Amino acid sequence: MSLRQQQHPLIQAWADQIEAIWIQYLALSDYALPPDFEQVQGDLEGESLLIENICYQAPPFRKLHLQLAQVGVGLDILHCVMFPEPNYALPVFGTDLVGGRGQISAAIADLSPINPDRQLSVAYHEYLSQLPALEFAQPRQLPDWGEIFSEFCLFVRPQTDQEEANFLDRAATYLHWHCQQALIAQPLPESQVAAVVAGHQHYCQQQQRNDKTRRLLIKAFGEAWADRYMATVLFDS
Ligand code: BLA
Repeated sequence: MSLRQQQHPLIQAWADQIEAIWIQYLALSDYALPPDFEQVQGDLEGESLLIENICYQAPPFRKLHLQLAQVGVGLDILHCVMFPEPNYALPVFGTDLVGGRGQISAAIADLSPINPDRQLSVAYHEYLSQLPALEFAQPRQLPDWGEIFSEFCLFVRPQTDQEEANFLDRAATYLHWHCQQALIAQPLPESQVAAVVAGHQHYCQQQQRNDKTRRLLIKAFGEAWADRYMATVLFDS
């Protein structure tokens, strides 16, 4: 049985949808991760930590990464980031689900602007602004490093099946739109690439400040491994 089949149903459903949407729109080819990072097993204070990585590239994305993880039997994690090629001014699509034992504690999805003015393009802004507002009983507050996220960032603790379905539906809407836009995006002139690279670096640096992720990885694998994993697999720029 794959790791996915043992995870929280929202994580299974979102992982399946992400892959289906990627296949629908993108010309996927394999992206080789360092071999020791494809499947990873560690020990977190006696509980096992299991990580499964799925990684592709597809124009105009240099890396499409979906990671599923399970800590013991109680904590399930989905992590996904789509890194555009640096000669495209596309936002970074990122999503994280953390939870288990029937409750997702953190559900997050965003299209994060990486261009120098830290604004989404007019097309993205117009599209995202006209989506109907969603109400969640328990919206969550972003930590300070979360300044990288857009005003359309969803960050909630879903309370009911309906709220889980609403999160999934909206996050999938973001992903469909993003793939459609990516396919018609025009490459930037060379003179603007350095600014986009700087934007990607800033995004990755801020994500690496997520102590909740770091601490969990350090407990299971030690500090050197955790730093290398965060800097080369999760958030390399
Ligand atoms: C939160 N991420 C968390 C939490 C854990 C992890 C345990 C705390 C859950 C909670 O507060 O309820 C753990 N996430 C992981 C681990 C991995 C992971 C171990 O991906 C990988 C091995 N994180 C991302 C991405 C985004 C993201 C792509 O990886 C967003 C696009 C966001 N995770 C994110 C945020 C929080 C979080 C904003 C809440 C942080 C906080 O409240 O301080």
